Amino acid sequence: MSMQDSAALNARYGIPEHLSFKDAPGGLVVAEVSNAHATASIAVQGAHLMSWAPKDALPVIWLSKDAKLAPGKSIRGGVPICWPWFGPHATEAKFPGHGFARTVPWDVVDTQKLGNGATRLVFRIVHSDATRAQWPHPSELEIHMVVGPTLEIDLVTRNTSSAAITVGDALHTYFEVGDVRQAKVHGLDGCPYIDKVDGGARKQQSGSVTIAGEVDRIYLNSTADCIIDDPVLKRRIRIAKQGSASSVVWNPWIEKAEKMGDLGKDGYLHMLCVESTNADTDVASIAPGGEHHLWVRYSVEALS
Ligand code: TA6
Repeated sequence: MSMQDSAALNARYGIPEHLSFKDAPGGLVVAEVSNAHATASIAVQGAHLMSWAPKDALPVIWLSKDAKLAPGKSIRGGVPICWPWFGPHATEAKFPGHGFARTVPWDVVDTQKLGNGATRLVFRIVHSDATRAQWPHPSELEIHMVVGPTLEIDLVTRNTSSAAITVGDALHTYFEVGDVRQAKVHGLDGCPYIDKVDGGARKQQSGSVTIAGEVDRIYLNSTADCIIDDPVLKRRIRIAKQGSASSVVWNPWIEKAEKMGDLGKDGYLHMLCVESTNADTDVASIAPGGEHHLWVRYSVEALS
């Protein structure tokens, strides 16, 4: 069990005027970053980035107004880490959807103020009998974040066993949009996709992705940058990635959103998930002693 409380974390990893650890509801601890370039907040449980806003800009990462912080519970919004599987477990229906990484304790293992004034944070998952019962493969999981004028995230899986392992993972990122009905996602044109709203039918994307109802799609052969055009907030969010050849686009729309209970009133209108994943046939096979990196960089450009 992680023994890092806010006082111990501030003593060892706090950076005056830059990074501090605060007690949050549910007994969680949250890292608060405020530097020359941006602000961000990260729940230590699940190493769950909840917010990122470049200085003088609106939040880029969306967090539900009804998000609940509680031990062992996932937080609605931000950048949930899906690991060591994406979606439902292949054989065990009682195992948590999207794996356990986002709801278990993590340790802070490094923090740094970088030369350009950005903030680097490294978290490592805390394995336990509970996690080993669902994932008996010796492995380490770390997440490296650089909070600056862009947001870089590197999810690193290390195979410390003597056998190859196969991992499904995702940075299940919720982006803030002015009105999802007017947003467009570029970068997926021509990609085959699995339409989970249409019984898993296999289809092919033509042009940009628009949202006029529930959308839940796993795109394959997706290695190019994805770009969210937001004419309401007059900005373009660029999602660059490496180590992932699949992407998920998801919006629950009205009915699903109401059933979820933590998406907030009209929350669905202001969020759009564009997830960088290793999902479906794009799972990551890692040799003994090897590493897999799922890396993204989020940046914002004015929409001229
Ligand atoms: O990535 C899309 C998805 O798999 C949807 O099917 C929906 O279940 C969403 O993830 C949210 O899952 P969660 O477990 O966070 O409620």
